[in-house]
Amino acid sequence: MLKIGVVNDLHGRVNNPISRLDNFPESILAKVEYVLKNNDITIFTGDIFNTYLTGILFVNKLLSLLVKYECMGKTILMIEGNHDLIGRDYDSITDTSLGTLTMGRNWLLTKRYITFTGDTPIEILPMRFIEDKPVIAKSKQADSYKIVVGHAYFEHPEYNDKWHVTSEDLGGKGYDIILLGHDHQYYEPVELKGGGFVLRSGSISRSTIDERDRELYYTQILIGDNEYDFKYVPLPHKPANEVFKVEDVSKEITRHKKNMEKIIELLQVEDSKLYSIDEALKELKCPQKYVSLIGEVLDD
Ligand SMILES: [Mn+2]
Repeated sequence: MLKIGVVNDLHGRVNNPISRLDNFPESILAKVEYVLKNNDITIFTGDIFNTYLTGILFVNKLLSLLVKYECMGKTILMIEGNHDLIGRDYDSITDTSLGTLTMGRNWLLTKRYITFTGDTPIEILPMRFIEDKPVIAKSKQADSYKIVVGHAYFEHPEYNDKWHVTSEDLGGKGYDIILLGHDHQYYEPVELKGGGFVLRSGSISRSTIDERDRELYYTQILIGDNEYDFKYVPLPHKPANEVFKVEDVSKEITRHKKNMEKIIELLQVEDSKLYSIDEALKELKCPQKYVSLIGEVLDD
């Protein structure tokens, strides 16, 4: 029996989110380790990092953890999320933290497929967006179990996001399981017309106060003896009141965020030049320690 564990939207970072009291980077690394330990293959469905340039200390810790389990015979696979890339450009990967993490490793599922042979062949097929259309790598083995890995919203037009897929994109095409990152919420499995299940067990981390009461799960797929099964497995985590600050923080963040967005908007109008957050803050002579703090709040 082959066990596949799925890590959705890790959002790894070197600093604590403003709303967290505990050591957030260590807390999410512990969750990754839990999945690695209990599965043969671990798949990351994108947004491994919160920003495309994440502190090297965290990148190194994650790298060490993954390499440790890889040396124990575990397989690691991942696709890019919007947070991992610069402007959602797949070619930017070499300039990002995900590029650093995967350099010289065979972890990225890009423009290729992975086949596990044996009595129950499996293909793991990456989904990417080309001109905002979902494109899934071609299957090469008709009789295999097909698992698609993507980073996209599913049937969620109100988010008005370009990385978005529908039942028509995925159903009746011979895919058994479609794993989707991007949406941090938990959804029950969706069975598609024409076969296949869309699985979204939600982000394994809670980095913002809005997520404080969300239960944490990871998806586990079990394959063997010519059949497969899947379930959402609860992830051990501390109670919300131990790791989150009081609720008022959320209102504060929203207020500061709105103010910042307004300021940036005004700066752009005056100079008709596109300011980044950092540039805007420098223009305002904002001390460096606040630049990084506000940058983090806006990233959330
Ligand atoms: Mn995400």
